[in-house]
Amino acid sequence: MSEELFAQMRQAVIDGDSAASAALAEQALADNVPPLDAIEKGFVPGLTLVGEQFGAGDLFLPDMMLAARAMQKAIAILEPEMKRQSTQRHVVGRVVLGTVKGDIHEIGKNLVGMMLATSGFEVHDLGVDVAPERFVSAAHEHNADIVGVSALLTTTMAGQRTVVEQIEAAGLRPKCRVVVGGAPASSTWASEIGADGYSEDAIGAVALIRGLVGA
Ligand code: B1M
Repeated sequence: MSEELFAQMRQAVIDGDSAASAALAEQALADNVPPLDAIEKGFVPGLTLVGEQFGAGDLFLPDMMLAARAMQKAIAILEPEMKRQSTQRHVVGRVVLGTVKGDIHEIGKNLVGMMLATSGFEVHDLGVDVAPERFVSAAHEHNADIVGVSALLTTTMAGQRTVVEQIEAAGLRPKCRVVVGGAPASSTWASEIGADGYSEDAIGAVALIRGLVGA
C-alpha cells in the first residue's frame, strides 16, 4: 500500500506536479504514513532522479525548479505533523543553520533543520546564500552550540571552510562546533577543513549533533 503511494509521490515530483504532490502528502497523513517516510521514501527519490537526468543533460533547469517546487509543497503539508509528533520538551542545544554564500539549495538544509527542531533543538535558520560573517554573528547572538553549514555545489563548498575559519577567528571554538553537509561534502572534506563533523543525511545529522552536545 505504502509502496504504491511512494511510487506516486516519486512520479509527482518527476512530473513537477505540485497539486498531485500536495494531494499525496495529504493522503499520507490520512493513511498514517510517517511523514519522514513519505519525504525520504516517496518524494526525495523523485528529486534525486530529476537531478541525475539534469546532470546527464536529459532535463533542464525549469524541470528541476518544478520538481523542487512540488517537493516543497509536500514538505509544507507534512512538516506540522512532524512537529506535532515530536515528544521533546526541553531544549537540548542551540543550532545556527544555513546554506553557504552563492548557493540557494535549501530543501536538504530545511529537512535537517526540521529534524533537529523536532528532536528538541532550538534552530535558527539563516536561509540560503548566507555570508560567513552572518554565521558568526548569529552564533554569537544565539550562543550557538553548533553551526550547521550546508552546500550543494562543488563551486560553493569552499564556503564551508571559510565558515570554519571565521568561527575559529572569532574565538567561538571549541564551545561552538561546526558541522557540514550536502551532496559534495564528505567526512574526508570535513576533516580537511577542520569541521567537527559531517553527516550525509538529516537523521545522521541529528545523531551527530546530539553526540557533539552530549545530549
Ligand atoms: Co541544483 N544542482 N542547481 N537546483 N539541484 C544539484 C545540486 C546538482 C547535483 C544537479 C546535477 O547536475 N546533477 C548540480 C550540482 C553539480 C555540482 O556542483 N557538482 C546542480 C546545479 C548545477 C545547479 C545550478 C548551477 C543549475 C544552473 O543554474 N545551471 C543551480 C545553482 C543555483 C545556486 O545555488 N546558485 C541549481 C539550481 C537548483 C534549483 C533552484 C532549480 C533547485 C533548488 C531549489 C531549492 O532548494 N529551493 C535545484 C535542485 C532541486 C537540485 C537537485 C535536483 C536536488 C537537491 C535536493 O533538494 N535534494 C540536485 C541534484 C541532487 O542532489 N541529486 C541539484 C533533496 C535533498 C533532501 O537532499 O539537498 O542532498 P540534499 O540534502 C540531504 C543531504 O545532502 C544532507 O541531508 C539532507 C537530507 O537527507 N544535508 C545535510 C544537506 N545539508 C546538510 C547539512 C548538514 C548535514 C546534512 O549539516 C549542517
